[in-house]
Amino acid sequence: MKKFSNVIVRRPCRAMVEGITSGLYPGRPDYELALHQHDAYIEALKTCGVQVTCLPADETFPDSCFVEDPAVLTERCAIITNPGAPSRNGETVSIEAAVRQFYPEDRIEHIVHPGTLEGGDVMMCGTHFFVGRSERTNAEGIRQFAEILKRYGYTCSEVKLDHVLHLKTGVNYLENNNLLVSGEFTEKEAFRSYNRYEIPEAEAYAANCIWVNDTVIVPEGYPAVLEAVKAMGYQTITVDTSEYRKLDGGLSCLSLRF
Ligand code: CIR
Repeated sequence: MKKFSNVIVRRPCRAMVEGITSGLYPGRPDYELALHQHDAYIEALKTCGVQVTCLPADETFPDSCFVEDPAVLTERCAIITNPGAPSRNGETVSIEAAVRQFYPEDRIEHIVHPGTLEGGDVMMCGTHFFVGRSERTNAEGIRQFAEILKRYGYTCSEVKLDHVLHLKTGVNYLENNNLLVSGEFTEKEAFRSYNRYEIPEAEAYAANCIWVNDTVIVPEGYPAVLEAVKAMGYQTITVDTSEYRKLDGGLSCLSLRF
């Protein structure tokens, strides 16, 4: 099934080494290696049949390669978010400029103060959207988001997060009713109706896989998850994301797929 035609990514900037990190995966990113990994990521996406728009590095914002957070792109509209991390809030300006190449003015919506929301907290499952209430996404942000989605015929429900950074840090939808779940999400009632693969704790990072047109891109180094995804019947590609992991970033964070 071909669902996505386009992907937006942004080249990591040298300042990425100053990006936000929880320290869960220790170490300072190696910039040159991060660039190689970004090249491989783009190649993997192209293999999945999408047109990749690569935005130039932006040194003003260390975390700006994680383009998933300042926007949510759907078939019917684009929503420019209001990131809850102060150092990332200004990333919306240049993302909006890029999004304007693809969406008409009257289909570009905004989350505004005092609402905050980051795209990493949004998981699209068909026409339903799960939204994580996190340190970055607040109740008012979710209220605004739900109100926008409703106007476009989508539904939305909130998932409270206790431990992870973003919703998709721990749970990802692979279409066909298949869900990868880890940690605090394994027992959530909200996800009971899906075919769930429970990720072993040692491979929790690999909950963040991405489905792109029936291929699933899996982070390198997580054999149990790779086998499970193959067993679900998907083609797979692995990409090493070690330098982004040090900043709590994963495969989904590095692109906007639409
Ligand atoms: C941050 O803390 O904002 C970045 N260092 C990582 C963002 C990861 N993005 C995502 O999960 N969507």
